[in-house]
Amino acid sequence: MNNHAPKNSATLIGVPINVGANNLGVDFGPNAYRYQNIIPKLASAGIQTTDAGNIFCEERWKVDVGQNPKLRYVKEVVRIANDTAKLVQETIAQGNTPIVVGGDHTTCLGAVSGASVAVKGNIGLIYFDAHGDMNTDQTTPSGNIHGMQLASLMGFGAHELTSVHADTIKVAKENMLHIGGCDFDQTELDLVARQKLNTFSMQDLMNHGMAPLFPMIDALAKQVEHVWISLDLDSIDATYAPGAGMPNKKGLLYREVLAMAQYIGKHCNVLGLDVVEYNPLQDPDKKTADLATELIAALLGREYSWYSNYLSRNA
Ligand SMILES: [Mn+2]
Repeated sequence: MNNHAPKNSATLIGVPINVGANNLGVDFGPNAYRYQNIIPKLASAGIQTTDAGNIFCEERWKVDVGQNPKLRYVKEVVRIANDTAKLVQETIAQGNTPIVVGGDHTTCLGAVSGASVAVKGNIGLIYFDAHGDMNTDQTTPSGNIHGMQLASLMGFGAHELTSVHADTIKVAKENMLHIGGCDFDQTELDLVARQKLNTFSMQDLMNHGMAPLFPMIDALAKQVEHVWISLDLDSIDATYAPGAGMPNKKGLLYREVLAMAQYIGKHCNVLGLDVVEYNPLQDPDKKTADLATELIAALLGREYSWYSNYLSRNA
């Protein structure tokens, strides 16, 4: 499998959206990363990053939840997704790698839509998540849209969501790889089976170890020109990522998620990524943000080591 050159020029885009979910705190994510020096840390890993600021997200209390209880806050989610998509597309057109930080996971809806249009749909999506995020307005138990964007990006579900930025399928279903699932709804399992979607769940990891995942990544890297990564921090065990919107007690361990990120960074042509559901209110030691930064660097083919960070903290 081809090795890809590491990325060296990136644009940070914050999307402090929280109307896609129901967790106080994820809207502070983008600014918390900045407070915790994400830009100098990425620079130390060899990634020169320009800060494009935040996509404007209206305060939750001012936003109308709308008429449809199965698509809560849909108007604002779609407005933010369109704005995000536009900026991501422009960033890629300028030759930079978008690093999109959420916000809840609906951040990914706009980010991937913009990326897909930028490369005319020749894109794969590697989606790390404890949950399926493959509900539709017909199947959702909560009406929260952060459980729907993966289905929407593949063309399933409400037209408002599938038509963000362009009325096209953003990621062909055979070009999606879901990693780390441990909490799918039955309707999501049904969709996976019916559509023959690629998943590598926590159960697969426990049954077979990590080995079967790498050929799946290789196959995806071969069948598309570009790969986008969407990383929900709730795919990682709460021991390492307590600061997730919905902390996970049965998630990926540090060594596992880092090994996966390093492999992807070396073997995939990564077009950009989004890291979502960071809740700084649940991250007093800032270790979740530090881990997210390390994983971003690894996914872009670089290294940001905890050890060098430790040395500089204690210098
Ligand atoms: Mn998610």
